[in-house]
Amino acid sequence: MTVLKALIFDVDGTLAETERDGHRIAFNRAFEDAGLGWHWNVEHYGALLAVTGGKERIAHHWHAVDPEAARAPDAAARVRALHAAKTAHYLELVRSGTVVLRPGVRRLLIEARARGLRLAIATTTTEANVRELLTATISPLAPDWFEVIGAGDAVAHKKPAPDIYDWVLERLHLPAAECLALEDSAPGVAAAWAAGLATLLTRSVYSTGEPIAGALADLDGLGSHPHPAHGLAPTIDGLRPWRGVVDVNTLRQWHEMRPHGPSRQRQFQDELRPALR
Ligand code: XBP
Ligand code: MG
Repeated sequence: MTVLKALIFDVDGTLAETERDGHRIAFNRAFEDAGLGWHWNVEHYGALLAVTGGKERIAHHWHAVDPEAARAPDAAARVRALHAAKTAHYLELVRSGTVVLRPGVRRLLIEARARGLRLAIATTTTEANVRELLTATISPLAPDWFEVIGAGDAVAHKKPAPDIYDWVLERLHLPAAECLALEDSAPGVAAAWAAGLATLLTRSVYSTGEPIAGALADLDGLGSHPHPAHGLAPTIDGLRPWRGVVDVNTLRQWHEMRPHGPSRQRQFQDELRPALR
């Protein structure tokens, strides 16, 4: 039996609903400062989330609206500057208390630490954003709760590539089989899956109703008392409807039911990983 030793958390959409009212607002403020006339509304931003990474998202949009300027020699530098301005706006929004943790996140983090589970983060967002979010929503000591924080440009290939999860597993010195990932989106689940991790999907506002395969359990959140989570959870007969509050015992039980064995592990390593790069 493989014992669950660590939880690896995604950030945006998983720890907090940061995208619609955090990152999106910060991008728009940076665009306004730069006089670009760009504005990402809630719906358009939802479509743009298919492109992970803020710099990559800006470049993708620029190529769509002004391909010639987006190919200019100074384009990459302009994207970096725009993204730095966006990050400054985002940090200000987080510091101001705009963003709060999703229900059950604080509860699970505190219980996991008390029960000896190691914690890590694997995210596409910028590391400064992670530290500020944890500080503003929990405490200045909260970033230290996580042994490893894998973020943004630490790797060349962002989610859905498995690279950031591989990076975190390497620094945890743990095999994927002894860990569980928590994610909110299709790129996130794909990245964790390709890294060989069983993944709990806690859908966010932007991923609700989206077809997402490969999760160990598929929920609308972690749940809290008296507001349980709802979704599908693993049983010996496959995924079945479930409602409740996700705690460490639940995670340990589900971790034991994860699909594993050489054939599935082999599929992660040989067939899917190259396709996701
Ligand atoms: C979600 C992302 C990030 C954020 C924006 O990250 O794709 O790019 O949307 O943050 P996660 P940056 O893996 O935590 O869901 O602008 O710093 O990239
Ligand atoms: Mg996410």
